[in-house]
Amino acid sequence: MENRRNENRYLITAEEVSRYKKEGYLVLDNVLNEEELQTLDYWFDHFISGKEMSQMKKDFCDMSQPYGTPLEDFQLVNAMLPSVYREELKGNIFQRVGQSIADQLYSGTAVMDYEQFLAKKPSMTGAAFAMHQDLGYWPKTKNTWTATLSLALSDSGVENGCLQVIPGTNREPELRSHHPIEFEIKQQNEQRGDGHTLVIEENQDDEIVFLPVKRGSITVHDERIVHGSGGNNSKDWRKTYVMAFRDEETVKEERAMGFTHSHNDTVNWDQIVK
Ligand SMILES: O=C(O)CCC(=O)C(=O)O
Repeated sequence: MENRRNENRYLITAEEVSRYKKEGYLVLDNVLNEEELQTLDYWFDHFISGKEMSQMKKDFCDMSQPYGTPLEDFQLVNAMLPSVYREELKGNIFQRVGQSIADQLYSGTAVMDYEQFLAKKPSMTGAAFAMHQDLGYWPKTKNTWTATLSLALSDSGVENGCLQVIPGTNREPELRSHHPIEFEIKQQNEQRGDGHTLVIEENQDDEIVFLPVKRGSITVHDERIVHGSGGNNSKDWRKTYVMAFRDEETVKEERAMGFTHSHNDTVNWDQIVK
């Protein structure tokens, strides 16, 4: 299909919408152009190099290692909620185009719920994102629908740890059970506190599909599909800008529980029915 982009809109087809509903994910090629991507590169590198880390506390962390890991040892660098920490990112081109994609996938009032920058350093085989379902991380809400968009700021393939999904797991009747990942903590660092990362048990018949994408392309996944990513076995960074859209009422419900997707939230999970 030619000319899918029109200003802030990226047109998706009815066939793509129904495939997304069935399989729980979608790959959209060439969504943002080079000029647009360059407006995001600066901020991505700014955050990932740790320039905002003193104010971010746990929102600047490594998703593959425990909180407290020294910056120089980071492998899978995660900067949560960048537009909360830097106003300049509010309403950026990814958010505007992403909004149009979410609006076409779901009826209702999609709003941007949260975003994060994720970067896998080159040759970091441990920079893996454990397999999970996003709902496993979140409190229970009446409505759960979510379109999580991952914009590739670098080419992403199997070698540098692209997104991987298990199609159809979005239709499993129950969420799989999630448990905190057991990090291999070095003896001298045993006091470092846990990380944020959860992991599921995989089933023997799970069939993983890898989603390689070029810079400027976007993958979309829903809140129930099992997904994650492997380590970086290449000499290049993998750079991804993740942004999740949910229904306006769902976001209000989350916020009323004190849940903002910040790792600094002090939500009392015992009082939130999961
Ligand atoms: O892109 C990745 O490596 C994983 C991201 C992820 O799990 C997510 O966006 O929910």
